[in-house]
Amino acid sequence: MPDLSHRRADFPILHQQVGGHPLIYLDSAASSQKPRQVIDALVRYYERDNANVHRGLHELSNRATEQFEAVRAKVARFIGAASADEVIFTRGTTEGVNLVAQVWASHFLRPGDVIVSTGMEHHSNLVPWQLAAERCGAVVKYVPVLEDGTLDLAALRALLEEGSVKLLTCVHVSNSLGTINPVAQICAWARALGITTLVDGAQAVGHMPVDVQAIGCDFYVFSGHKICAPTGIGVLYGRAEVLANMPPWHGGGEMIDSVTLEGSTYKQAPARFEAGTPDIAGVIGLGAAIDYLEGIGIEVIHAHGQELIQATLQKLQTVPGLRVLGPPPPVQRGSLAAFSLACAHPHDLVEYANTKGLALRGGHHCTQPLMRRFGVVGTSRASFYLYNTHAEADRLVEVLHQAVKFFS
Ligand code: 7TS
Repeated sequence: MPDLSHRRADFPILHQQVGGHPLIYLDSAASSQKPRQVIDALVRYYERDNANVHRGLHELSNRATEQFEAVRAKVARFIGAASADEVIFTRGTTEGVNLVAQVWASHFLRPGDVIVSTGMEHHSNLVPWQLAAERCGAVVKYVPVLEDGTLDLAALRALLEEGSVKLLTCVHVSNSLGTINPVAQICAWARALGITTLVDGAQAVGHMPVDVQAIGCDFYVFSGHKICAPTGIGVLYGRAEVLANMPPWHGGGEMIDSVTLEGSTYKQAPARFEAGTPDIAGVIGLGAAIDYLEGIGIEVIHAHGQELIQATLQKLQTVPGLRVLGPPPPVQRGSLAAFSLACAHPHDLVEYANTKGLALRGGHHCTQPLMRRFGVVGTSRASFYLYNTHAEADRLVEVLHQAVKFFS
């Protein structure tokens, strides 16, 4: 079993008290904490190398550009992309999805076309497709979620084979259930039918090995802030052939080849989709975060997360009246557990846990249709990352036992 407890020293924020108790941070699915190595990289950049990228011929601009583009290559390697040109920097998962739902969808969708999505998507991979469908006269159809928190794959196949499906989108790891979807299998089915695919990897990247070529998707999106990088930076991977056929998104500096008052011509990807000054410090922070994670080993982080969640799920069964959503153990799942107590609203439970120093998340987790599917107003969620320990998971279970007594 991998012991990562010594890594806690890398995270300054973890060493504080909340409400007179040691902080136990169990909200990494919302945003991860940042190690000293990432914070230092940001400070170093601003203190030593800060300048705008791509435009200058001076020393600082050259340094900033070199570091910025080196991260693009690093990201490509990290997610198994064939080329750095397939990596587009965005503000995060939400922006990546919106870029595709606006640019790709507006260009390729026609009235009557079908987008296939699922009943377990985060709103950020759901609402943009509803908006795209409205704009283009397309319809969105949803794959149902089964009682055990997995997708109804037979229904998915049937939907794909109905015809007129132009795009399939699906979350890799559900932020509300922990379900790991068989995205390689799903994308293979879609590809065989000529259907374009987008995978939302916000909860997968940084937690498990991800290889976009092995998955076989056309687009893959994730956020830096969930994998130890700063907020405001994310990645849209797009397969080269698909990006080559997409018109630009935002117009502005950096994305053009030539501009006249009569019209403009545009660069190829990725510059075509990165108008304006990018989040340079964010990109450098993302590079430092990937270095940090790879220094530990993604396989090691994955094994640690699996250990922690499987042990926690077993222990949660001892809490009276606790209903845990998602695939039951020993099915592999993301390292998070969402649960509800009949005797307490999720917000009340989270506030109670906060008085004990625990940072949980309560509510619908931006998956309202999924909450409706399971007949709950919301859930309380504990989500783990590399810095969480078995002792913290035990404390969670202990506090939940106390909560049951307190609320009933
Ligand atoms: N997709 C999934 C699966 C997510 O979990 C999230 C954020 C997003 C997309 C959106 O990412 P963003 O970085 O663009 O905001 N999930 C959560 C969560 O579970 N609690 O807070 C944010």
